[in-house]
Amino acid sequence: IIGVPIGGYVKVSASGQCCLIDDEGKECNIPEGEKASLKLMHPTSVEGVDDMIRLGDLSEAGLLRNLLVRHKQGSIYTYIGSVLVAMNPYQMLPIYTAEQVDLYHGRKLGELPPHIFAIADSCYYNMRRNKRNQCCIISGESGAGKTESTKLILQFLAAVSGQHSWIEQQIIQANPVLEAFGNAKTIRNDNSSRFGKYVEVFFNKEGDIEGAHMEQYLLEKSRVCHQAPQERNYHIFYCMLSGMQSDHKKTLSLGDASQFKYLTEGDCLTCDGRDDNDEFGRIHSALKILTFSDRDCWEIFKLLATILHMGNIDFQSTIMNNMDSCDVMSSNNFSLLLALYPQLIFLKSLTHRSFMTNREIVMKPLSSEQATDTRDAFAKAMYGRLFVWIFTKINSAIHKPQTDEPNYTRKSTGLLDIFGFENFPQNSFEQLCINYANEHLQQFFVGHIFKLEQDEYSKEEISWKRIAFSDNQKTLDLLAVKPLNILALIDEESTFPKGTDATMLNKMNKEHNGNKLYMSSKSNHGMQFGVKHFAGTVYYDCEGFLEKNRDSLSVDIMELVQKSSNKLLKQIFEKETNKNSISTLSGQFRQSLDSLMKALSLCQPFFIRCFKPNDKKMPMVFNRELCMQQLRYSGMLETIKIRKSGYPIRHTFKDFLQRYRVLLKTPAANCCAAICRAMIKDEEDWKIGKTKVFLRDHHDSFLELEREQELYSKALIIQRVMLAHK
Ligand code: AOV
Ligand code: MG
Repeated sequence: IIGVPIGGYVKVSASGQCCLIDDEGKECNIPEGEKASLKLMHPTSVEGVDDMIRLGDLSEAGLLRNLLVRHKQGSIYTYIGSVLVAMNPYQMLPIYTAEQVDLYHGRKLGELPPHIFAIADSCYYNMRRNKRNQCCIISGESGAGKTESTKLILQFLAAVSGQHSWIEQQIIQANPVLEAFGNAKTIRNDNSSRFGKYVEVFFNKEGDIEGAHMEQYLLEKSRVCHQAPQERNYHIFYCMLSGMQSDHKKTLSLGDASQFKYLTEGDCLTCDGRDDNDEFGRIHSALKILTFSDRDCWEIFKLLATILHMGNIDFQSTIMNNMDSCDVMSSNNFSLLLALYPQLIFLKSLTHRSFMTNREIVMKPLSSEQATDTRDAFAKAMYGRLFVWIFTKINSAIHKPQTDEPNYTRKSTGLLDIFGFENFPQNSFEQLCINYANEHLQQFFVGHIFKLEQDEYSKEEISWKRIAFSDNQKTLDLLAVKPLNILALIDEESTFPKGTDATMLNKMNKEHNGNKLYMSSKSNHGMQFGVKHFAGTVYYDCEGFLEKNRDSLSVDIMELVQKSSNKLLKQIFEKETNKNSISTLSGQFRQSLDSLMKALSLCQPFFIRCFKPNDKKMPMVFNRELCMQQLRYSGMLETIKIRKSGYPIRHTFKDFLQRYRVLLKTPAANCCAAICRAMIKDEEDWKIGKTKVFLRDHHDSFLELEREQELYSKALIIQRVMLAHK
């Protein structure tokens, strides 16, 4: 009746007419024929539950209502066993204080209401108990709350780590810097991450933070030159222009943001709820904490100013020897740029390109469009490399060698925060890469929760009825695995000098026409193709794909850089010579994602699924359709089913015995089954496999608590005995 099923009350009028008042107070009459589709709500659904495994109504409607009820109550966190569902509140809640940290520290999962701190604490606890590296995989679409969740976990880990040291400060302060340079306002999120990151925090034997390492993935460079309507360039530009001291601005010929083409394309200079001026101060002090000297900062700002001034260079078309060519308009103010480069070379390398013929190098003039492209490519390269340079410098500040301790390799907790799934009115190469990364993450989730899990049951010969789940492997195959997959075709065409976006699209259409997950261009001249992603179908505009993927600069620009008087500029372009063998962007991205997935598979993972309650960035607004869609594609219903009937906790016999033998009151045979039987009421709640004991999520906490109590009371007895003997 109402599209997305949900809870409600049925009111019967005197005349016998049934009327449904749904959870949002909307009334609608129920036609006679539809009455049968109404179902009585399970008591657990009326109030809502902390852990959706306990939900009586295992249906989409049951799940949705549970999240809605909790959202209304202001409870943004809900468990599915040890998987955390986090609903973006879009308002500051008083639940992240130092008291809350203390409250959650050292408690078992499920003892207290669901919280991201509980997950962080479990991570920390498991890392130390199991002596294994942990990771938190935080997923969700753009604006769902991944980056905020990552910061909260980091805050928690720093707070519980024993000593409060300088290094913790530095790790925390990396965030404002990275966000300034790598985040921007998009229509989906005012602080959207335009790069992915994996932060690994290292702990010593005592559980203190000992350093960290960060990996970054594919910054969206096109934003430096172009922004979609209502979007901004990277925060740092606006912060610099509004926060920098006026004499410094004068030196760099900087006015305000409205003066620069690179900042005004989206027709949006400010961002609600952000004070660029304040932020500039914070970024500056964070940079200092991360060991950037005043000189470093000044050099960074100088490069940023250069980029802005470059964007204002205009070209005037001319005809030279019957060829399209152009000149730089003399009215432009590029005195700052000329301080960096010899004037003639600078002007020439923007308006010409050298080509190698059989015998010699010839300079060909560029049309004004080509010159504009060259200029933009240079600006993007500068920003991209500056970002990597800053990232690397932060890494060297927070890197600490392991303290020498025999027989101990330090353990880590990794936090993965990438750019979320995106589907804009116009999607380009960047969205394809972003969505490809999200497919990978979804596959990691599916692999871990459903595939590996059920494979393990059959390997251990546990009786088990397989649970169906939707698997996105086929989309990954289409994108990057099958021969002649989409990314491979883009790469192949990128290496052909004559390849164009159209020839590439043509090949893609031919190759994947029959694939249900691939949508060919709608017309012969169309430049779009579609991919059915796990989170929805996205149409991509091919224009510019090859150029973005090739990601190359003309030799002339490279030479220009070498001739520049600016040390930092030279330095950020230095790496060029020993660049790795893969030259295309998608190739490098694919390689870095593959190694990320390998690293993740060696850790014990925790999953945090972030949800976006509405598209308007508003508190207390719950859009049913939007939430239902996210519930569906993230596979939450299946997750509940498998967590409810599955045994995600497992210990080898040896470990299990060693840890929980204390719980056996009677001197029974030393066997795992005896412990389980004594401690866990329902025989269905545990299984003995061939080499391991299998338990439900909540029994992990339960056994740990019982064990602690037992050890504590034994310690008391010993203490008493000792006192008695004194
Ligand atoms: P994302 O990382 O998932 O999107 P963010 O973490 O940047 O999303 O969250 C978007 C905005 O939602 C934040 O700027 C906050 O205003 C708000 N928000 C999220 N979580 C919380 C919370 N726990 N408490 C209060 N406000 C919150 V993207 O990077 O675009 O994929 O690419
Ligand atoms: Mg983010």
